[in-house]
Amino acid sequence: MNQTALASPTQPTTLDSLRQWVEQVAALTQPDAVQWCDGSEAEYEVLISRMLADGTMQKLNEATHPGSYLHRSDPDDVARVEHLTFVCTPKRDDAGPNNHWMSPVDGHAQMDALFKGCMRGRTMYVVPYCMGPIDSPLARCGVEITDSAYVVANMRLMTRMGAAALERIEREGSFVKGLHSIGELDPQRRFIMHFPEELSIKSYGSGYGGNALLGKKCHALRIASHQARKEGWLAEHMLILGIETPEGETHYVAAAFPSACGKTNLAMLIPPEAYREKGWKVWTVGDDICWMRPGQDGRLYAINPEAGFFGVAPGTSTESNPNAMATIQKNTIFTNVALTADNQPWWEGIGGDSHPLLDWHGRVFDPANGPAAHPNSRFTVSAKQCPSYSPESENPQGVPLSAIIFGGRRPSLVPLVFEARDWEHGVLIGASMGSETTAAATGAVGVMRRDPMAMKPFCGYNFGDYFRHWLSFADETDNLPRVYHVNWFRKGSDGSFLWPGFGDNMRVLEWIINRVNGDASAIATPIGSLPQAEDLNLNGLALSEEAVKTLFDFDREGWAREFESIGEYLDEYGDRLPAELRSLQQAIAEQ
Ligand code: GTP
Ligand code: SPV
Ligand code: MN
Repeated sequence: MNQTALASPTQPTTLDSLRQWVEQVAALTQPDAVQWCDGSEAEYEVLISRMLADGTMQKLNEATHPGSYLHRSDPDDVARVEHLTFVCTPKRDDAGPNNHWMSPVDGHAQMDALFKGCMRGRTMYVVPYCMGPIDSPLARCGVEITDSAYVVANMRLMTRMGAAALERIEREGSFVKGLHSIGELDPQRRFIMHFPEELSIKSYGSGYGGNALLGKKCHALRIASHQARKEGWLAEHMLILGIETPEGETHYVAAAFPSACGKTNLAMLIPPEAYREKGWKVWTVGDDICWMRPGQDGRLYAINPEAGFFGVAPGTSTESNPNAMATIQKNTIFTNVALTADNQPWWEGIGGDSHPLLDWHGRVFDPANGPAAHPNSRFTVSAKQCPSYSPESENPQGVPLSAIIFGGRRPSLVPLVFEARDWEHGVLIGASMGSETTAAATGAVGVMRRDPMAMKPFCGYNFGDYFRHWLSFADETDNLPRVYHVNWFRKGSDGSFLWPGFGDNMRVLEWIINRVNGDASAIATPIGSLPQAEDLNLNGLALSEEAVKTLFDFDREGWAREFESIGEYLDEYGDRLPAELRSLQQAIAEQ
C-alpha cells in the first residue's frame, strides 16, 4: 500500500496553528506515517482494504449487503465508558456534580503520559470534519487525529469529513482539537477527557462509538454544549423529524430520549397505513444530536450536526423500523453483530427466519453464552441512504421547531404523553427526566436514574448552569416550541409493554401537532395537560383495558413520591440551581 500517494502534498494546510498541532502530536505519539484525510471515495477504499488485510474488518455477503463490513471490537470495548469520561475545567464546580472532574493540568499530564510513543508502528490519520451542513452558520468544525482506520471510516460516514471541512477550517482559523488513540485497548488505560475552555478532547484506549468518534458525543455534545452556552444556542441529545400533514404543512419536532431509548426509531417512523392513506408523512432530519438557536422570528431553528447514523442494531427489523432496514442494505459498517451461515449480519429481533451461526465474538453461537449480537451492537451508515431523509437536513439555516419532546424508559407511573404549561415548566420536565439505564454505556442495565434532557452523560458543564441557560431562552422570545413528555415504555401487570410503540407513536405525534395548532383536548393536572384516551386516535389498536386506563392516568400518590425524589435530585446542584426552577418544583409538589 502506498500511503504517501494518498497524503496531501508537503504543505498539507495553510493554517499554521493546525500544522503546528499536528507536528506536536506526531512528536509526542511517534507514528510511522502521517496521513491527511481528504474524505474521497478512493481514500475510503484504501482504508477498507487495509482493514480487510489486517483483520479489523470482514467483508459481508456482497449479494445481499453490497459494500458492507463487519467489525468486531475488543470484547472489553463495546460501549461508552461514563466512569472514565472527564470534564477538565479549572474550577471543579464548573463541571458540576453531573460530571467526573479533573484539573486541566492533571488531565493533560495523565493523557500525555499515555499518548507518549503510542503510535509507533502505526499510521496517524488527520481527519478534518464539519459538524453540520458545510455552508451553515450553525455548523462547527473540528480535526480528529487518530491511529484507528476504523475510526476514520466511521467519521467519513458520520460527518462531513475531508477537503471541504479543511477549507472551512482554514477560512475560520479555529477548530476543535480531538486527539485519539486506541492505545492497547486496555480498560485500565482508558480515559476520555474534555477541555471545554481549550476546545480540545483527548481520548485513549477505546475504539468504540462515542468514546472514539470524537465528532459525535465528545465534540457535538460535551464541547458544543459549552460553546453553545457562551454563544446563546443549545447542543442537545435529540433527534429531529418533520411531520407532513395531509394539508401539506411540515412541522418539525426535536426529541430527547436517553441512549437506546428510541430516538433512531422515532426519527425514521413510518405512520400506520390509515395515516399514510390520508397523506401523513414523517421526514428524518437527524437521529441523535440537535443544535438549535433562535432565528430572527424568535423560533428555534435546528440543524443535525451529523451526516450519518450510528444506530442500535438489536430490535431493528422491517416490522419495527423499515426505513432503517432500507438504509443499511448497502455501504454499511456493522459493529459487534452476529453472522449467519451465508455471511449476513444478524441480531436479536431482526425478524425473518435466518439464524446466527457466529456470535459477536466470532464463536459458534451458543445461547448459553448470551445473545448472538452484542446488545449495543451498531450500524454506521450515511444518512443519505435513508428513504425518509429530509432535503431540509441540508438547509444551512436549519428547520424551525414546533415542539420539543422529552422521554425515557419508565415502566411505571409516567403516562404516555403530557404537555408542559409553558417553557419554564418544560425546562423543569426536562430537568426531572428519569430513565432506566441501557447497554449503550458499560454498567448495570435497567436501573432507574435521573437523566436531565437525556444529557447526563453529555453535558460539558454544571447542570445547574445548564438549566439556567435553558430558562434564559424565554427572556429572548415568546415564540419557543411547546414542550411535551412521552413514555413508550410503560409496562402492565404482566411485565409487557402497554403501548405498541414504533409506527403507532404517530398517534401521539398527531395529538402534539393538533395541540400546537390549538385543536386537541386535554385535562389540566399538576404535571401538565394530559390527554384522555378519547383525545387520541386509537382506531385499529387492540389496547387492553389496563392499557387504556394506565396510559392516560395521573397517579397522585405516585407523583407525590416522584416529586420528592426530583426535589432531592435538584438539590444536588445547590446554589447553581436556578431558584425559580426549585420553587416551581415545590409549587407543583404541593398541588
Ligand atoms: P442511541 O443511539 O443510543 O442514542 O439510541 P436511540 O435513542 O436512538 O434508540 P433506538 O431508536 O435505537 O432504540 C433503542 C431500543 O429501543 C431498540 O431496541 C428499539 O427496538 C427500542 N424501541 C425504540 N422505540 C420503541 C418503542 O416505541 N417502543 C418500544 N417498546 N421499544 C422501542
Ligand atoms: C449513545 O450512547 O447515546 C449513542 C451511541 O448514540 S455512542 O456514539 O456510543 O454514544
Ligand atoms: Mn445517542
